[in-house]
Amino acid sequence: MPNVPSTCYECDANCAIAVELDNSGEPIGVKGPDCPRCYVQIDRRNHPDRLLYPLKRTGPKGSGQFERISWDEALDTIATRLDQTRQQHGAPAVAFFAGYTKEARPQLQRLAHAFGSPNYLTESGCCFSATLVAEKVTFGARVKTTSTVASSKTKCILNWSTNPRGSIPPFDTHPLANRKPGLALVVVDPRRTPLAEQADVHLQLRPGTDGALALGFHHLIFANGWQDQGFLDEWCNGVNAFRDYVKDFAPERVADICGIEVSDLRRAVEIFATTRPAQITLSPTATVQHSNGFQNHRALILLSAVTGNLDREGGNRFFSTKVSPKPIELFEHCLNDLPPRIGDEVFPVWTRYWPAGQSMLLPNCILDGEPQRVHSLLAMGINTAMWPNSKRMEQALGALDFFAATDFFHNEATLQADIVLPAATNLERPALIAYPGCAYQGELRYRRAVVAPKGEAKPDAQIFLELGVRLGMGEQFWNGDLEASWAEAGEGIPDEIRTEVFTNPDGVTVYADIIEELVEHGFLDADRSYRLKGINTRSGKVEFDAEELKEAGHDGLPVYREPAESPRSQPEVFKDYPLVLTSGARTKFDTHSQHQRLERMRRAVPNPLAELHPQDAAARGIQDGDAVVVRSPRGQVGFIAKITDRVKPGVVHCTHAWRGANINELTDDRTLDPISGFPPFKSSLCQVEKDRAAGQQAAPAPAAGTTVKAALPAAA
Ligand SMILES: Nc1nc2c(c(=O)[nH]1)N[C@H]1C(S)=C(S)[C@@H](COP(=O)(O)OP(=O)(O)OC[C@H]3O[C@@H](n4cnc5c(=O)[nH]c(N)nc54)[C@H](O)[C@@H]3O)O[C@H]1N2
Ligand SMILES: Nc1nc2c(c(=O)[nH]1)N[C@H]1C(S)=C(S)[C@@H](COP(=O)(O)OP(=O)(O)OC[C@H]3O[C@@H](n4cnc5c(=O)[nH]c(N)nc54)[C@H](O)[C@@H]3O)O[C@H]1N2
Ligand code: SF4
Ligand SMILES: [Mo]
Repeated sequence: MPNVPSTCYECDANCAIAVELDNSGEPIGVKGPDCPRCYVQIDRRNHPDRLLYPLKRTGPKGSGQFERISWDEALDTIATRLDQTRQQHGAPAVAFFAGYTKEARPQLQRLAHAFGSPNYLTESGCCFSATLVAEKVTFGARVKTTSTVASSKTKCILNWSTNPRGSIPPFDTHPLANRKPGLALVVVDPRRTPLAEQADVHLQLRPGTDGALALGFHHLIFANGWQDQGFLDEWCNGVNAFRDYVKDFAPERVADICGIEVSDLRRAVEIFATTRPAQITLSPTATVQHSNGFQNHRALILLSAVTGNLDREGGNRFFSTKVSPKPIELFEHCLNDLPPRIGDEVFPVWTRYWPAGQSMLLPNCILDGEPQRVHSLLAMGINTAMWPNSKRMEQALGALDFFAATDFFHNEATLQADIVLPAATNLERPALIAYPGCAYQGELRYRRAVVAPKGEAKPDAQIFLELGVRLGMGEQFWNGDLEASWAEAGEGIPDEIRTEVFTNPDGVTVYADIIEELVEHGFLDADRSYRLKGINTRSGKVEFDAEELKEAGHDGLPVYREPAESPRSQPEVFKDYPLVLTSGARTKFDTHSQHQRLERMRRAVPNPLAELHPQDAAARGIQDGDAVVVRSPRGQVGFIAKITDRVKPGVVHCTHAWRGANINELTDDRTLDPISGFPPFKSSLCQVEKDRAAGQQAAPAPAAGTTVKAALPAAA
């Protein structure tokens, strides 16, 4: 049979793939970009542990005892129980959650708001959104997305911690993954990534000190007169106060805080500030997953303004989304008619710019009723391993009155659910590939299902429409017609390309490797768009000292504070936990927890790793491949040691989202960033010891952890 064109769904590149079918129409292969995550879509479809039928829990929560039920019973039960919570406690007491998966979010959010709950929450409570909000508050525009798009005009790249070979497909061949001749390169990262190896200067900072380092850059830029004074005078607010503040960040002090050499700092700043245009490439996580992340990110992005590289060709361009589907999420209804979202009370600046509630507060909402009481939850792709102090999240799920989840597999979260529903995979469901939260860096297209769902699995979006119908809102939910919901969303796509988006199986390409192409295709405004449109912040200028933040009780300047748990902020804790812990650097063989069951991926990365510098390993008698225990004030988890001089001495990097070795059992859920609510996944303290019980041998993956659930149930 011929190959059927489709798209991968596993990151916002939304790559075109071709699915090879056998004579019976069964997918047997996937051809696509050089990304292992697309080939294994077949393995996922056919995995023996996959959930294939709706399940009802029959034993205690966490026991893994479930029995197969019909879709009617499952959906009726969910509709009835959610309605009961609404009647007893009000609609906001029902929360709706989406994990990393994006496609069915519009339908899920619509269900939440039509039901009357403002409490639609997502993984963005700890991913990416803080960078966007920091950029909106500071520049009135978003720059992050464009920082993964190269420009032929750029003369210098300041890579502030993103490792394209792990996280930006197509990985090794991405234009930013290798240094180009004639391009100056500075890399900031506590690990020596392959790109750092090619850099003129690699600043190997202590995790969580990004703010101090950025302020040190500013100090030297002003001290040497390298600032773009014309731009600062005309377009910036609060520069004098900022300039005074950065006087405290002399190179010697900054080098001491960050654990780098003064000479490297000086050289890096000179290269960045004097080689123009310079582009800063940014990470959605590295600067913001800290207790001080929001202001760290602001300090860093302001480097682009100080040097006049903002929204310039070859610099950091403002990004605007020119092609958007029609919003079907009913978010306007939420804003205008519904009570406050979870997070409005605590993180009002973040919720002002982000169209969802703050999911990091969910455990508190369930267990303490703070800042709102949540009694019931409907989730799409939820895993407790996403949350810091994951055990508390697990406890919270166990304390819900009612909890239903859709997924491909069981995990620690679904084991707490009353009802678990089998989700169709991307090969098995239609979708309009134009998710409004992502940049369209691939094809804009209507993807049809390549094959019928396995077992009784259903597309998530279909499930949410059917729940809408059962809750008495048939008309608002297209009477359960999934294709109709996508057609309505498609009404937002410009007429010129809409028909093609829906009919051409190859879709409409809006991808560009090069920023200039985005401009050419009309997806990005021309150079310095602020000259035409102004700067869309509170003061109408770039905010060095933001009134909006002051009003909410924060510093207006991007003030540096030590991470809440660091060698300097907690010297007593540091005595027992003398290593700085960071986690979650990506590899191309994983999407968070999603590929752990898939053998082909596990052959590439068989173990959850704790990466240690040889000095730190030697001091502890640890050898490469040893089973080790990583301890923090919150508990201990087993990993396999990888001894590597790529990691900074005194720093440990651990794999995240590993079943049975979940690093988030060690991270802190009490010291969220005060502006964004982001957790400190990338800066806390730990100790690493050889696991004497496990001996020298590298244990197989799941046995390395202390949290193994011996028998996660297979699909019924
Ligand atoms: N293959 C693959 N790709 C993915 C994903 C995936 O799961 N798999 N996930 C996607 C998602 S959800 C996201 S959010 C993005 C994440 O994308 P990125 O955040 O760009 O992730 P990485 O490329 O791993 O780069 C993060 C870097 O930060 C460094 N780092 C650690 N701690 C600190 C610190 O305190 N300060 C600084 N400056 N750097 C630090 C790490 O060493 C690492 O090299 O990736 C996306 N892409
Ligand atoms: N320590 C530490 N923690 C982190 C991070 C870190 O760097 N370090 N990174 C954070 C970031 S940036 C992110 S984005 C989160 C990711 O955290 P999660 O959102 O938990 O990530 P996943 O493991 O990709 O997905 C969760 C579940 O969704 C299911 N799933 C996947 N696709 C679908 C689908 O289409 N439908 C349904 N119904 N289910 C689906 C998967 O099977 C899985 O069980 O983790 C965060 N947590
Ligand atoms: S780059 Fe992203 S969308 Fe493309 S194949 Fe890989 S995971 Fe899928
Ligand atoms: Mo993320």
